[in-house]
Amino acid sequence: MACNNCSSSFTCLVASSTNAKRHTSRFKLNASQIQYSRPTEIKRDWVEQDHQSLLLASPQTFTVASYNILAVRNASQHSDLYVNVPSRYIHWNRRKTVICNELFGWNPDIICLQEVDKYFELSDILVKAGYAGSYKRRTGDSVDGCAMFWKADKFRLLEGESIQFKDIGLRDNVAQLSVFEMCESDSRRLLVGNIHVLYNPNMGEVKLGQIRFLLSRAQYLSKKWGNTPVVLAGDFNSTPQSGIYKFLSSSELNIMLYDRKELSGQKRCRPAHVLGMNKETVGPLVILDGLLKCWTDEEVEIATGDSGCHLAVHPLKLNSSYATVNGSTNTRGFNGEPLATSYHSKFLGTVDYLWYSDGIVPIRVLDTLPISDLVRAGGLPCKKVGSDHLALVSEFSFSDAMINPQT
Ligand code: KL2
Repeated sequence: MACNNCSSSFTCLVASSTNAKRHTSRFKLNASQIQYSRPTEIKRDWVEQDHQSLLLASPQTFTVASYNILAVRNASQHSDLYVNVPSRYIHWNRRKTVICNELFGWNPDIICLQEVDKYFELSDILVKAGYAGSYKRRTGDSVDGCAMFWKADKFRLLEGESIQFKDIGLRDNVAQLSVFEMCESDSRRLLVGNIHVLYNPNMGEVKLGQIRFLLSRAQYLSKKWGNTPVVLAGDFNSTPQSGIYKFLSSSELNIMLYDRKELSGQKRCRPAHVLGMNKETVGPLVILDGLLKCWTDEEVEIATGDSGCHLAVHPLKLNSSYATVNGSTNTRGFNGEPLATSYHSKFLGTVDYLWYSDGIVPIRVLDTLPISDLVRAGGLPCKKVGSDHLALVSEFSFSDAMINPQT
């Protein structure tokens, strides 16, 4: 047990925010509780936005899901990540059924998937259920990619764009952008982005470069189609405590305040640390006095777009759905984001987000799970979760009144 003060196995989970929060009792759970109080099933609850914030919401709503579904090839190539998971939960045929049942239960209008390497198997099922879809495979040797599905009777695709970051020298990752019009109201348009950011925890500059490029294309398309609101879904391979998160949420980041190898926060989310089973605790963010030696001119140029400029900026004003809608206290951590959207033997933390711009507001989100439930389930995938990530699902409403106030 790392924490002598409260003998909690989860004390270090919140240590990255403040010391004051370190000895919270929220995550108290000991080994015998884990063993003897197994829940019969994993249950996720919808949580609503408070009434005050909904006054300006329009009656037209839509629901978006973001889900990294764990590519079949990644599950077998990185089998060390799933040593504690029964093999039946890893098998694709079973996972495919679980994933589709999860999605059908939430009934999203737009589905953004990452790590898709069986696109046609999924589209066979989803098209029969009334969705249309598009796919962008990663470049290089990878066989997985991003896929977007939308309900064909609710949205019409006006324009679709696929981004392969290789074209701008930023690795083999891909992203998608789609401009939709609501079938029942052609004045309601929406731009949806879907990205799976580079995994490599050391390459913060590439992650920033990929996100900057996606956001500049999103801004371009949004303007082109009449300043349409934006939803940006994906696996950003960056935690809520990270510089990358700060960049997304505040639209700028002075990269010199960060070590580029720590820019994503991923290295601070090993399960043993998060669960407090390791002597080494999770410390505060690495902020190195503006004197960092670890950025070459080339890395600065990738990160900010200009080797002479240390400030990375993006043109959108983004908020995170989950951070906006309060959840249960035992599912949320730093910034109000989920404590965990991904769990395997080397990572326990949050990397998935549903960002949104002005012009729309989240009216409810599907809460994630308490860490204790994930631990009791024995890891992910499990009986009721088809991937090593949890899907994020949020219902949004258009909010014209907020962007066009009468003066
Ligand atoms: O973190 V992920 O899983 O969003 O869930 O994105 C990448 C990782 C995905 C695509 O590259 O494959 C996983 N150790 C652990 N996971 C890895 C590694 C690795 N070395 N390389 C790729 N992935």
